[in-house]
Amino acid sequence: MTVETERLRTTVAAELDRARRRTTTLTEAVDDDDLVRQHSRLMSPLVWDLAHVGNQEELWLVRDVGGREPVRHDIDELYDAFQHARVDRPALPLLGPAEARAYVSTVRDKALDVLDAVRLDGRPLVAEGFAFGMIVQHEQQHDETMLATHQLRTGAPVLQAEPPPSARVPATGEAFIPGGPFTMGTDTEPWALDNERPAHVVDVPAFHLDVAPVTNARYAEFIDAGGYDDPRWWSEAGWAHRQRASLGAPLHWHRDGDRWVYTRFGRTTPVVPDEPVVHVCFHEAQAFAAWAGRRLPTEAEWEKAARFDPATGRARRYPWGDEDPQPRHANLGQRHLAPAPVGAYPDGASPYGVQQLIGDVWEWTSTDFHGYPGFRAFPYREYSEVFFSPEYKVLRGGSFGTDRAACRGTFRNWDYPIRRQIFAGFRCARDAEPGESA
Ligand code: AVJ
Ligand code: FE
Repeated sequence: MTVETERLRTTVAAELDRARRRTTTLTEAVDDDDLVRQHSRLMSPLVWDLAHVGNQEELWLVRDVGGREPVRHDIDELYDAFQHARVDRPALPLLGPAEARAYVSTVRDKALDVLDAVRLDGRPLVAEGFAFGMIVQHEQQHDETMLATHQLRTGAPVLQAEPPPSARVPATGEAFIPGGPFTMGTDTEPWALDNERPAHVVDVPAFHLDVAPVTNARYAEFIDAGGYDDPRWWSEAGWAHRQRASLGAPLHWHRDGDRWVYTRFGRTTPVVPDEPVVHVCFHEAQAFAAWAGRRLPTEAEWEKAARFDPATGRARRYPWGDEDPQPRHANLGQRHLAPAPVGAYPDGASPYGVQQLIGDVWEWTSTDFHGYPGFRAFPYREYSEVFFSPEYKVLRGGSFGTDRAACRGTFRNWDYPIRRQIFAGFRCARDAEPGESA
C-alpha cells in the first residue's frame, strides 16, 4: 500500500470520527423525550436524523462499497427522505434513542472495516475516497440540520460555545469585480459533489459586491423604514408570502420595548448591530436589496468574487487561497453559536477584498438551482438532480453551523425562497456603470 493511500485512509477515518463526535454532541445534549419529539413541522425528530445518517452510511459504505450484508434490511424505507415528509416522521415506527445509537455504532464499525479493506483507486465511487467523503459531508449536513432543530426547540439552553471573535477591521462599502471570464465549478476537488461539476467558463460582467453580509443594524433600518409594509420592494410571490405568513422581522426576533431581542439556542439577548442578519428568507433578502437600491448577486457573481485570483487568472478553492479552512479564516463548524460581527475575519478576505464569504451565514443568491452545462448525476440522482428547478434558490458560503468538510468555494446549497429556519442571510450587489472600473 502506498504512503498516499495510507494517508487518505487516516484522513477519512479522522473525518468520519469528527462528524460522529458532532452528531453525538447534538444528540446527547437533550433527553430521550426531546430526541423523539418534533420541535417544528419543518424538521425531523433528532432521532430520525441520527438513524438516517447511519442508514446512508450503511447503504453506501457497508453495502455498496463494501459489498457486505445489510445490518438492518428492514428499516431502509423509514429513513428514505423521499418516502416520508418531515412532518410525518414522528408518527413512524422509528428506532428509539438507544436502538438508533446502537445501529449507527454497528454501521460505523463495519464502515471502518470496509475502509481498511477496500482499494481506494478502483471504481469512480471510491477514487480518492469519494464515497467516504460524501458520507462525511452527509453526516455534517445533517448535523447542521440538527443544529437548526436545536434553534427551533424551546426550553433551557443545552448547547455551549465560545462567543465569536470581535471585529478587527472595517467591513463597509463594496468591492469592484471587473468583468471577464472565470472558471466556475470544479473537476479537480476530490470530494466535490456532483452539482459542483463540471468546471466551466462563465463570463461575468463587471459588478460591485458588498464587502460584508448585511448586518442586523442595516436590516433594522429596513424594518423601521416600513419595508415590510411597502409592496414596491417585494416581488409578487414575495409579497404574497409576506402577507400570508405575516412577516415583520427575521425569525427569532422579538420586540422588547423599543429594542429588538433575539432568542438563540434558548438564550434571549439584545440584537447585536454589527452581526450579519440571519434567519431571513429569500423574499426578505430580495425586498431589502430593492429597498436599498441594490440587488442580490447571482451565483456566478458570488463564486467569482470568492474564488477568482486576478493575479493568476485562476479560480482558487477558497477566498484566501487553496489552504483548507483554519479557525482564523472563517466562522465554521459550530465553534461558535452565532455569526461573527462583520470585519472579524480579515484573514479570510478574497483578492478583491470581499470578507466573510465563507462561514457566518449562508448567502441567498438570485439564481435558481440547476445543473451546470454537462452535469452528470453522481452517484445518485436524489442528491441534486431531482431538485433542479426554479422552485429552489441557491445559497452559498456556509454558516457558523457548517463544517469545513461540507463547505468550499464551489459548494452549492439550495432551499425554497420562503425558508427561514436555515442559517441564512445575504449581501447585496449592483451592476457596474458602463466604463466603470473602481
Ligand atoms: C444540500 C442541505 C439541501 O439537507 O436537504 C442531506 C443535504 N441531502 N441529505 C438537505 C442532504 C441528503 C440537503 N441540502
Ligand atoms: Fe440525508
